[in-house]
Amino acid sequence: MKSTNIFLAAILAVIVVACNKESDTPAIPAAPSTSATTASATAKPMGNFGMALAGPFQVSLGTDSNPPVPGKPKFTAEVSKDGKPVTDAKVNLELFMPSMKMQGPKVEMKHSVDGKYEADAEIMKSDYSAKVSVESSAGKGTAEFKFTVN
Ligand SMILES: [Cu+2]
Repeated sequence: MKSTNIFLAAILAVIVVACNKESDTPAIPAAPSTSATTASATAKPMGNFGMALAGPFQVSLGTDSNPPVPGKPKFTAEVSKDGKPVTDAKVNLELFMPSMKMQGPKVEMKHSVDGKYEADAEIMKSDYSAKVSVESSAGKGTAEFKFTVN
């Protein structure tokens, strides 16, 4: 009787491990790209630099060229709060090149639709740190993103 219980416990343990593996494998790599795709649902790849928090806001940042290449791509920041698009914020984008210790463009992002803010900014071959500052009557904060231009 006892050995039967141990045998059953062992089978259960194997099933649990197998289930975890099954759910982990698609969930971990899929999660970031899925949210980025869902956020845009349009032709342009947005949010390719991921999501970050700016105070009470959720911000995603991306370029229309994916991966970004040297030039002057359109940056799009999507701003939401509690799952709803924020359409009345002041949004600024500031770029830095940490390895060159160089300041990049600092531009105001203009609202287009559904909490999406856009600005063109020149980029070169470098690693980048991008700060998106968001301010509205609901609060303010700065989200930071990292990306590389090759
Ligand atoms: Cu530079």
